[in-house]
Amino acid sequence: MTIQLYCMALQDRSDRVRWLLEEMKIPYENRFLKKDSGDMDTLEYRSLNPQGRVPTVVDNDLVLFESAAICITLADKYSYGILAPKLDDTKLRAEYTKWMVYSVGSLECVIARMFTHVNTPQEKLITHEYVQQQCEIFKLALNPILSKQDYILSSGFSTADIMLGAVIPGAHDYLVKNNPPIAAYMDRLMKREAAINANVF
Ligand SMILES: N[C@@H](CCC(=O)N[C@@H](CS)C(=O)NCC(=O)O)C(=O)O
Repeated sequence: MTIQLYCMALQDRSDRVRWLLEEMKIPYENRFLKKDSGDMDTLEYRSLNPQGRVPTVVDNDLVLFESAAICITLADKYSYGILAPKLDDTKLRAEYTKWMVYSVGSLECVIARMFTHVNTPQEKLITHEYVQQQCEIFKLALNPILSKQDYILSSGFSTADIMLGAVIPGAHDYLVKNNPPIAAYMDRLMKREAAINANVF
């Protein structure tokens, strides 16, 4: 089946996925969603992307959201050693991973905030309500998984838990407090000997 790329427009965060697919000459189909029509709130779409955001990619049985994760996965799958350095080239792969994460984790975070500040009236700038609302969206992704398993991957503890576990406490009141699935998850992580030795919490 042709790869399905869910987006709202050509210039949203689906742009990098589309660009990569074009570079790799992999056929794909754009699936345009209209936020105002509720397309991103349907049960069908939420089953692909619980947070109701774009991009989402469906590549046969692979369903993925988060643009950097999509690009890492597709480049490894279809262009390993060409557009994605091989894992055994440790230094190059590390450099690649660094820039992949930096692009969304540091650069785009700030650019998105700047965009919000420039286009949002003063009274609507980041408020506790906004943070709370965003955290409710994160919970839609995390809670169903952490309600049924101990760690974010079904295979068990992984580096992804280290990343999530280090970031989540920054929004303790919104994500952990009064939220049993994430509270229990954090409890498990905090009890790990390595986390205690590293003085993370
Ligand atoms: N970090 C995510 C961000 C996803 C995201 O926020 N996408 C925007 C469009 S560019 C969206 O879906 N907005 C709809 C909304 O916030 O309701 C990624 O890189 O995929």
